[in-house]
Amino acid sequence: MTGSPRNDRLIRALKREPVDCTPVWIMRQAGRYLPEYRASRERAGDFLTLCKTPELACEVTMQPLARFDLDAAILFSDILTIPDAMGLGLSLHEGEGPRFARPINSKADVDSLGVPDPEDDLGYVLEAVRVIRHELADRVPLIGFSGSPWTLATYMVEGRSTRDFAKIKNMIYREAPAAQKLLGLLSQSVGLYLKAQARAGAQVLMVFDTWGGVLGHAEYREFSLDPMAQVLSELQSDPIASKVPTIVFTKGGGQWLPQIASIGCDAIGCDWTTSLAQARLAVKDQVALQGNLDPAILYASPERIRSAVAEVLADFGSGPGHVFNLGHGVTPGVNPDHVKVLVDAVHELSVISP
Ligand code: 1CP
Repeated sequence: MTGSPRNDRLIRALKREPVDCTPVWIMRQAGRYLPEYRASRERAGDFLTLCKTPELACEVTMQPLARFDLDAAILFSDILTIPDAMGLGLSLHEGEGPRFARPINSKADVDSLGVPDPEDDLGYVLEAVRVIRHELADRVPLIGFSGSPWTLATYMVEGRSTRDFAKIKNMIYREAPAAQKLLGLLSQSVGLYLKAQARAGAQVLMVFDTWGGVLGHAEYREFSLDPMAQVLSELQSDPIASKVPTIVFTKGGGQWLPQIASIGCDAIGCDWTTSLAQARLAVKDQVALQGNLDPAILYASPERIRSAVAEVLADFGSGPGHVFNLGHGVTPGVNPDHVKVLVDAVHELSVISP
């Protein structure tokens, strides 16, 4: 699995090397807004079967690439595979999101957890990476991913999606040793998991810290950033994984960009509340930036989508190191034709004259 992708715009942009035009991929590019995804899920029976059957995971990974001129594929999976492998009993409920049968309620629950072995406990993910790499035949790079330790901890302690994060915040403020131990276990688990994805053939690795932005300034460093730094140092100690570019995305983390840049990632994902021009100044062009169109723009007219793309490109400005993306995942009600407008607009409007 050493072949370089023929379309290497994404890899080049992540390394801040020149590109012919700005690379683009879209968070949740395979998902419910695509009728062919809904058909595959229907045939599989449920979402987890899609994730756990490498051929089906490959099928849905490839669906957006058949429609759009995307510069990357992203492994079809979910961040909750790790807590599932830890034995928490994951299920997904239509319209409600994920739920765990055995959430973490106490220090004793934390003490009972082990670190999953990627080959033994998450072998289906690694097999999906291998099957997808074969199917891609080096057309575009494959992005592997994990949730951040903090974001995984929120789901494991809350047991489901939440608005107020009451249980996990109770734990960090009232049972800090339990929270610290949980985050330590998750840092190790995520490090091993991403390293295994790189060894299986993932060519870029992304850490989704979807809920880092709900923490206070000091708590962000302790409970989200430091664990992510540990994950990255695990990757840096591996001869294969250390060569794979990394992207860290803390949603709502625009005020912490210099701190995120300092943990050794190659790129930072930005949501749409941050100006890319200001983000570049904040990180002093030390890392690449990914983002950051408001996903809701996809509900607008094609003309408005094109002008919004032009605004994001202009906000980033000239020079290397931009990967175009939405500031968060594409939502289920979006018209796929509008995604095509976006992808084509990024390539057309970003062509750099020789
Ligand atoms: O078919 C369905 O109804 C399931 C919906 C769905 C899908 C399509 C879930 C359940 N997960 C996924 C795929 C998924 N999840 C991908 C696929 C690759 C791609 O981008 O195309 C990825 C990268 C994720 C990552 C993920 N899962 C995150 C981090 C990114 C983000 O969007 O913030 C999070 C927070 C999850 C948890 C999760 N899994 C599923 C849902 C609906 C959720 C979110 C629940 C919540 O809002 O709390």
